[in-house]
Parts: sequence; structure tokens; C-alpha cells
Amino acid sequence: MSERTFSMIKPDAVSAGQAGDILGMLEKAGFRILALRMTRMTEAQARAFYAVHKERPFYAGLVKFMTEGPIVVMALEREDAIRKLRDVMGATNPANAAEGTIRKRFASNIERNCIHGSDAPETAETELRFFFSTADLL
Ligand code: 3AN
Repeated sequence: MSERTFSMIKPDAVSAGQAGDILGMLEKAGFRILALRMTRMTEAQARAFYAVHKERPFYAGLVKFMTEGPIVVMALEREDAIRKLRDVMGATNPANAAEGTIRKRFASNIERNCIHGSDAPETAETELRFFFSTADLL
């Protein structure tokens, strides 16, 4: 069944000029880009986006990293999109990421890990709504 998910190319990858290669890997993996925008998160937006992690020791560093430069946000569509995106991204810590995954190729470490992908249907909808309107997602 066709499903949609949210993804974001993080500031490390955008500033390193890797956004195009990452989009190419996503398209080759069978994702259709339904909506796409380059933007920048304010501190308030980054705090809200990562609110589930607010008690974690890495929260402040994560908010600082996510606001350091432009990001690319997108809505992606394909069969089993949420799980397939997590597969093509690779493990959160690039040291554990499988060969051929986006994080294996481009991520520096567990924090600066180049790409985000929603982890479940509810978070996908919440995260899509965080950045896109109904009209963007038709
Ligand atoms: P994923 O991005 O694979 O879903 P989450 O949701 O556990 O992983 O973490 C969200 C983000 O928080 C990660 N992409 C990474 O940037 C950062 N992060 C997660 N765990 C750590 C950690 N132990 N130290 C520093 N940053 C972390």
C-alpha cells in the first residue's frame, strides 16, 4: 500500500553539498518526492520538533546543530515508505550503518547524521504537518 513519510536533509549534509546525492539515492530507492522545500529551523521550531528528546542529555546540542544552517524538508511516497526510508537511511549511529545506506556514506557521527526520517505512521503525519500544508501534499 502506498504510504507517505517525512524526511529532512540535516544542516551537515546541506552545507557539505550532499543534498543532491541524497535526493538521488532516495529517488533510486523508489521514493516519489511529493513536496520539497529548503528552509531553516528557528530555535523554537527545533525545540518543538525534537520535544520527545527534551529530557535527553543530547537535546541542547541537537537543537544547536539543527539550527546551524539550512535544511531540506520533504514528503516522500512509496509502498511501505516509513520502513523503507529507515532502511535506506541506515542506523542512527553511522558506525553501525549498513553498507550502501545514506548514513554510511554521508553521516559523521550519531548527532551529525545527515538525514531524518519519521519512525512511525503517527510521527510521519505530525512531522509532515509541521512543515507542509494540505495543499502541498495533494
Ligand atoms: P533517528 O534519527 O535514527 O530516528 P532518534 O530519533 O533516536 O534517531 O534521534 C534523533 C536525533 O537525535 C538523531 N538523528 C541524532 O541527530 C540525535 N541523537 C540521537 N541519539 C543521540 C546521541 N546519543 N547523541 C547525540 N545525538 C543523538
